[in-house]
Amino acid sequence: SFKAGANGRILKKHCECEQRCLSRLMEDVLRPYVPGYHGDVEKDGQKYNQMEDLLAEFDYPCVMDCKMGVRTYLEEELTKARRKPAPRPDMYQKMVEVDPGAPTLEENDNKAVTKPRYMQWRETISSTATLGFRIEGVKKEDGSVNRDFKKTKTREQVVAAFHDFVKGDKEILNKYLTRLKEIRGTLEISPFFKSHEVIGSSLLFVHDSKKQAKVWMIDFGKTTPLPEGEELTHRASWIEGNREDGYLFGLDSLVDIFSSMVNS
Ligand code: 4IP
Ligand code: ADP
Ligand code: MN
Repeated sequence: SFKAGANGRILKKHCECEQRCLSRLMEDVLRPYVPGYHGDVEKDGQKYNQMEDLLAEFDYPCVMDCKMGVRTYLEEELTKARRKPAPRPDMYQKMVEVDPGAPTLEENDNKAVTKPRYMQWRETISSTATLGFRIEGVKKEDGSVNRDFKKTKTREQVVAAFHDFVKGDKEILNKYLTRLKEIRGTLEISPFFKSHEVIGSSLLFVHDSKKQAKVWMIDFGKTTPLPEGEELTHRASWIEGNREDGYLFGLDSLVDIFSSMVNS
């Protein structure tokens, strides 16, 4: 769903919701921590959002995508699945490929699961449910990609993956830690963040051999505004209906993990 765009920009398949978020973020204190947004464009009959290529300033970047929050699906996907459960054979397939013992007897009979069932299962086999974030994938400087993090769950496993990602480099770890703290401080005062439920969004970690190391917030396809006047803590537990996403809970654990790695 991505395309290379003109002058250091990338094109991502258009999404109304993401466009609204990116536009608002350009006017928010979070602007330095999200890709610059350059409006929508049409190419070969397909509409795209045009944004800054965050990798442009790096040479041979190493990239990690961490999906933030304790919940990775919208509350409406839960209510929809209850009202009118849509069988998802594709998600059943992805589930048995990781753990043949995961589906219930009924799910095995149907050879299908619902989307929230799959998403909740993904949350609990990874670190999402306990740490409030999970590693989705890593791209190394040689271009090789590793998406084999579905069962990276414990703090020790996560630390090992971060350690491998930075090849034990303390200077890079320190720069990441500083940047994570800056992002957290900014999130805590951002009018945008207060008033949005942030689901399925990632922190993108990028470094290179010149020891540049930065983090950005990306992917606002499922970030939705709250009703006028309502706010989230982003730290409180999710109870169905309260729309809490656990984003800051996850960022707190990331900061804690990077701090311990810097000091070890
Ligand atoms: C995917 O599961 C991811 O959770 C996708 O989220 C999600 O897309 C997919 O739902 C789901 O199948 P795996 O990562 O285990 O493959 P993301 O795009 O953030 O990676 P949504 O639409 O929820 O964003 P479906 O319903 O699109 O298949
Ligand atoms: P999706 O909605 O399909 O999950 P994302 O916005 O999460 O798409 O982006 C998928 C991947 O594309 C990210 O993990 C990252 O590697 C890359 N990416 C996304 N946005 C940018 C950007 N602005 N600059 C560079 N790479 C990006
Ligand atoms: Mn994504």
